[in-house]
Amino acid sequence: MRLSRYFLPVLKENPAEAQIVSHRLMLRAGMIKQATAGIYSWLPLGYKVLRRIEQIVHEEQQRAGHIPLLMPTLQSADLWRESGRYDDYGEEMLRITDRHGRDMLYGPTNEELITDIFRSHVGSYKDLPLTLYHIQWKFRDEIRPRFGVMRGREFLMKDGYNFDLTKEDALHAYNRHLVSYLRTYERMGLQAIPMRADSGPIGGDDTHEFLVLAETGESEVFYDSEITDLKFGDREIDYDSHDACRAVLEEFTSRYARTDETHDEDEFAKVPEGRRRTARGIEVGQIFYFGTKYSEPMGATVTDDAGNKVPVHMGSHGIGVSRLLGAIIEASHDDKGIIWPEGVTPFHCGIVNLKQGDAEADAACEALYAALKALGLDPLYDDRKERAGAKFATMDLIGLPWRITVGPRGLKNGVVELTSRRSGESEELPPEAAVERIAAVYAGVL
Ligand code: 5CA
Repeated sequence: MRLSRYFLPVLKENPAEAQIVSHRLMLRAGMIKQATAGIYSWLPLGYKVLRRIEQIVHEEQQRAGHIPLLMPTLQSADLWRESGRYDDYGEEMLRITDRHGRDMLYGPTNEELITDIFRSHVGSYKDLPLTLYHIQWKFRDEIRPRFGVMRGREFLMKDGYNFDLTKEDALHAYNRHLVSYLRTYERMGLQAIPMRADSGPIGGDDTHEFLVLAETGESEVFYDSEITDLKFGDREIDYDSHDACRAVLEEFTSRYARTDETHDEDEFAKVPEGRRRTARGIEVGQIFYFGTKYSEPMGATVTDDAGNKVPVHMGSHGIGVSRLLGAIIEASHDDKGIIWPEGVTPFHCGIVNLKQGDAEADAACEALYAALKALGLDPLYDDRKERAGAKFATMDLIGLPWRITVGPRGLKNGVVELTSRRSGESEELPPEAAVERIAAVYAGVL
């Protein structure tokens, strides 16, 4: 993309309404615009990151064997009356009446809708196990939407639902989700720690939230500091193996790590004092096992191998896709702007032309731009007639991990400058070598 033709409405001033750094930087970098309280338009740069995050979520879900579908945002109230949640859900649910006087709602989550799909089409244990998921907008009429996309009213969520014959199989689905979430967040450059939590209106006893530690997080968390040393890394795992998935769950949940809802001072006191930590965290996902809470009242049954009709065991598993943008920025920025991890960056690399209009500099930039694109990379070329300082400030603000700076002086010596946004370190090298270096970085990421 050429910046002169892009739509990147960056702000020079700090917007007064933003209380935390991620919200401030998303507004300043022209990623989002508030439409009304807790509801945002995704401007091109923000939309690009949102799509990259979605892509990672899709890839990791499907790697774990989960099947994508798409359910609507608007739902009929009747289904929610069947599960008993229509009255229970409270004021967070946006209720709508259509022209025929029928009660509708904008889905805050989809347990009822997916259970209805399941009961209409699945009748035998032979069709299990089954996990279906989608990435769709949700609406929760939060009393205090705040912090930009972190606590929105309309927000994008990946929600997945497993259907299993037995509790044991459903717990395997739970463990499998935990493993795939660890991989998902690590690919985004995040450490998200599974912590024992409360299940709230979704229900069930088994639930873990995934928290990214950050001072601005809304949850208070208590944990054994050893847990922060754990990494999933690039290990291969057989998602069909109950033992392999359970072993990962045990590894990542055996140390004390809880949100304030389930915190237990006596248990916490058993952690050696030097390792006890109290901090704040951003909840970027949650997994639940709730057994037959929905399948029983809604009649989602299968015939088992003895010919009996039994309600299926279910769980649901969510990732806060739009919230993740805020969480990643909270975890990765400096005073100049965002620092995108390579896995989610909107553009792989920036090209800054120090002297737009200079025949040689223009030609060198065009050649770099073409070479990067030919490798399947997505560069952003700042081809505007602007001062170098302004170009650098924009690149730093929008946080592309790599920048190639091209100017007549360097070109005389056959070099351009390659700069890492994260370390700030620069290196002079021939243009072809800079392209190779960037290609090598992304070869391990894409
Ligand atoms: N049905 C289950 C799992 S599919 C469910 O709804 N879980 S949840 O309530 O925990 O939401 C899943 C994730 O959505 C949360 O972990 C959080 O990251 C994100 N989320 C929840 N509320 C909001 C909100 N108001 N704004 C942005 N993201 C949110």
